Amino acid sequence: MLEQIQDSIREQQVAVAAKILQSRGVDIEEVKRKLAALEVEVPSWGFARAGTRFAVYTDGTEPQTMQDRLAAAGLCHKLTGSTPGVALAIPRDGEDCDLILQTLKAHGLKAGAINSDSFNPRQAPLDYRLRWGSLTNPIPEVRRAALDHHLGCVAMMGKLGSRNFSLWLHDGTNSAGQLSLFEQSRLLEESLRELTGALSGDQQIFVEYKFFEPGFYATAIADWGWAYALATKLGERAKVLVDLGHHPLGTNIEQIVSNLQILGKLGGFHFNDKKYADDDLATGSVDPFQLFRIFNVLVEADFSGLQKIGDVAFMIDESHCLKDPLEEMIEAVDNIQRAYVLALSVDRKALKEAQDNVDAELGDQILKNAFFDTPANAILQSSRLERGLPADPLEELRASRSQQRSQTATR
Ligand SMILES: [Mn+2]
Repeated sequence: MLEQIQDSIREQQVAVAAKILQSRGVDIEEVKRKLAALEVEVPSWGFARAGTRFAVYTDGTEPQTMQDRLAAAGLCHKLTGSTPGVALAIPRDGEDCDLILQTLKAHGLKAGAINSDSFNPRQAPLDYRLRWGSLTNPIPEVRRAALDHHLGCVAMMGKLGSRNFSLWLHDGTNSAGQLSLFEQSRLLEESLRELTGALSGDQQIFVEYKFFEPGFYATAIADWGWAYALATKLGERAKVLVDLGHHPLGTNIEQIVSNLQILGKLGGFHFNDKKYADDDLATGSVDPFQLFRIFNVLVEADFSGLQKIGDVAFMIDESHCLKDPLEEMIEAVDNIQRAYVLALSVDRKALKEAQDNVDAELGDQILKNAFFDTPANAILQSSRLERGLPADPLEELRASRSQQRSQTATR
């Protein structure tokens, strides 16, 4: 009975949504088609419990192994239907490509971007001396071993069928006397040229920037300008990756996105949200309007033909410290889909006219109407149901988990 009422309410909401969108010159079926085509890559590390610099508070329920993490990713894809690709961290997820491939396949997944972790100390020469950096480490044998690790990741990409290499370095200095800024740049460029030269086929490298941490004085790739300059030096295969958390407070991220698109160098995103620094909170959980503004730019670029939205890599990079990691991942996927639906529901023709007429007030009202007055839930849920997915994947997960718990309790 309750389900019938919910279905009936949903049908009415979808009908209202269709009418609202129609009044803005938007076809709801087209929105649902685009939504169904949107793939969001999830990181294997995001299914484990993360911590702060102070502690990790595990309770024993979190995935511990690569197999456990990919099983959780498989459930995420089963519930959302939108996350077939999993970003892998090497060596954390192991270096046995056959085992990784087999596990991915068992859960209906594919390899996403390869993230070459060169920050965790391991066997010499990649031991404590990694404290001085990886690809810009002034000690030749450490730098060489770090580069060899990256080259090994490229070899793994070929075996795993992964297209994208995600480059984030922990390299940076804590004081002006530690390393010449010119030497840091020289070592970086030399290493990256060799790394990029190892790519083949349609493989790409995404250069990620971060304005601080762990280097508190000068990180090797601190901002989008330097990431763009490097990507340009490295050629066609290199693009810039925008991690939403890696900017100073107040930065206009959507403007960086549009600039990179104009320059033909936007590779993709690491989605997360922040309040203060690189907090790695769930995407859209602090500032959903920022996520909407970013998608507004992406949709405008897609419509104008500047860059097809399908050519942008959408990846989540979050640190799930407190909430259940799988639940928070699904929350993030839902927030990304919502932002996309809202951006697709903007009356583009009216917005262009308002902007041509320098009617800033009207332009803002048009964006505001899309953000606040779009029945996004109805659109998202009907799109999911039509694809044989649960209307609300998070609710579905929680319901099935509480059922499992009560079954275990009665046993
Ligand atoms: Mn990132």
